[in-house]
Amino acid sequence: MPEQAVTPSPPDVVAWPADAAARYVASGYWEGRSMGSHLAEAARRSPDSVWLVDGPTRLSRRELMARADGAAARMAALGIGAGDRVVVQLPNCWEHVVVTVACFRLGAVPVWALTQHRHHELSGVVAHARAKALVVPGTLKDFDHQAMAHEIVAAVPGAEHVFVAGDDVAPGGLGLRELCAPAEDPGATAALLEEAAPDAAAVATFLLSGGTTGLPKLVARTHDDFAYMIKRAAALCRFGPDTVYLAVLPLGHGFTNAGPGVLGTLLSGGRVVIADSPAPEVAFAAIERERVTATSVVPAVVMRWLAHREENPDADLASLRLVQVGAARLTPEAARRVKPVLGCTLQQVFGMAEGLLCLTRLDDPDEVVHHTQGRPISPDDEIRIVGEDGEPVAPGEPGVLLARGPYTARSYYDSPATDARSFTEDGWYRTGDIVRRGPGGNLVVTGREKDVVNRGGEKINAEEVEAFALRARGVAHAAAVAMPDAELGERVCLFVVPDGTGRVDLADVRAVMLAAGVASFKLPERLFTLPSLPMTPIGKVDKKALRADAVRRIETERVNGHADGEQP
Ligand code: OOB
Repeated sequence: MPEQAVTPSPPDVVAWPADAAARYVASGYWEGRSMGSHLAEAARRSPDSVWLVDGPTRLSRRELMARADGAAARMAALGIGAGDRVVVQLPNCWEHVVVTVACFRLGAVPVWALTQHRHHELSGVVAHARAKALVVPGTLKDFDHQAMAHEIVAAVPGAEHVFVAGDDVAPGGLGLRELCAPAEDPGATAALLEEAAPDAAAVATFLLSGGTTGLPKLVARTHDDFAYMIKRAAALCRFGPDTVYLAVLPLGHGFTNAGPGVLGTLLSGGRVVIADSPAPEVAFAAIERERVTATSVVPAVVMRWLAHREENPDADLASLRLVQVGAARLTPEAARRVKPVLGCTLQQVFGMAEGLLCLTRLDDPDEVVHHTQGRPISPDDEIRIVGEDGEPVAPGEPGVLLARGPYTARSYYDSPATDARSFTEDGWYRTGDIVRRGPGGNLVVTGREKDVVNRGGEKINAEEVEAFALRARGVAHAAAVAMPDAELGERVCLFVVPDGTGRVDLADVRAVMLAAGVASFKLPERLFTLPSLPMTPIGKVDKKALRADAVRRIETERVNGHADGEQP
């Protein structure tokens, strides 16, 4: 068990200035309590009600806390203490929640990774976070995560432990069955953990910023700021003891965990139901069986749900009151169909790992819910919309969104070079999103200046794809851009300039990336060759022109059966 509460913000994170922090405390936003003690208190209010459902596993609040506290005590016995980072790469399962709560109780810092992350991303996260432990499934979708975890732990200094879900635990690892067994004396363990509860100003979690690469950007979120954001979002979503929240998106996403998501439901005394797939057949069955009231999805998923519902009107979705849609742009046409087809309120969610969370409100008029991405959740969220000169644009005009406030980070973790680009001197986060103010002060996301592709909510860094493409045979120059896609919103399209030594294949580029251990959702899905890349007057690759070029070529293909510049 750790001996004392530790770590205010580490030196490699920029803290809020003292006057802002004092204001957030005085306003009651920052309550001075750790996430773990908030959760334990919520559990004490009604210890026997079911808090978490995962298939046949139904954990009461008492059982969940006993397991989390057991895991916290066992991690402590292994030398994992307050401030130590634990990278969690698990699919949607009850252990994900238990390990997360265990880390909060101990003051260890969970870092949620996606199950699609492979050696390239995960070793980057473990190294940059200086993680002590890595939590993985055994084998998932024919991929051996356990073997990958052992390779990473062997290679990254300071990484020591591999914790494994399932029955097949290789030597050198510890099974989650054992790690997450209930504490032998839950009362005494809870008392010890409460006594050593982490400082509320310490880091509760590191979130991966959208577009995680081999060199990830980690966002340190403190107990105070994270708890405030989650509780405020839960209040706006009217979460309470009667909420049954279905987690269908990956638990590795901030949206699913904290927007208000799983943690907001637990803190509100509601019940979390975990599904391991967002497929409509799976989700609708869970909604019917568990009388689900709320869930969150990305636009690509809600589109599948709408189509499925129209063809299968029989599932009983009457319990569903709220569907949150976010992480990527939802078209007004799709937004309009949600209430009539699914029979529930739509809420648009525009959020980011760095902090700022915007929601449409439950009683907003349709005009706002269909056409905007909502407004900030806190009265103390500050936003600016600026033009290229850095000055505020005229009301209603589009510009780059800057944000600052009681739960928006002031820097990345230990990344001064990135900070210089992404944060202003006076603490504004430059989101890279282009927005305009719509009706009622709600924001409308109209584009972005940052060089990422948003593939159904998964962010892909274009530069990273380009760096890999340059390693492929015959490539002199490469530029990755988003191409529009009816299903996922965007997919990665690669333009290459051949070096003249031979033909360049999409398959080669993909093979290079897979061999380097890159997550497969980042692989380009189309490749076009060009004699040279178009440039802007200031000498940058003209991505806008390339995006338009991709659209034109795909349209030609639709008409003629083949696209220009693509190798058959
Ligand atoms: C969420 O977080 P991240 O960190 O994966 O990605 C943030 C970025 C935003 O900067 C924006 O570019 C995009 O994702 N985004 C949206 C959007 N919501 C997020 N773009 C258009 N429309 C939206 N509604 O994606 C995230 C985190 C917490 C809650 C919800 C989403």
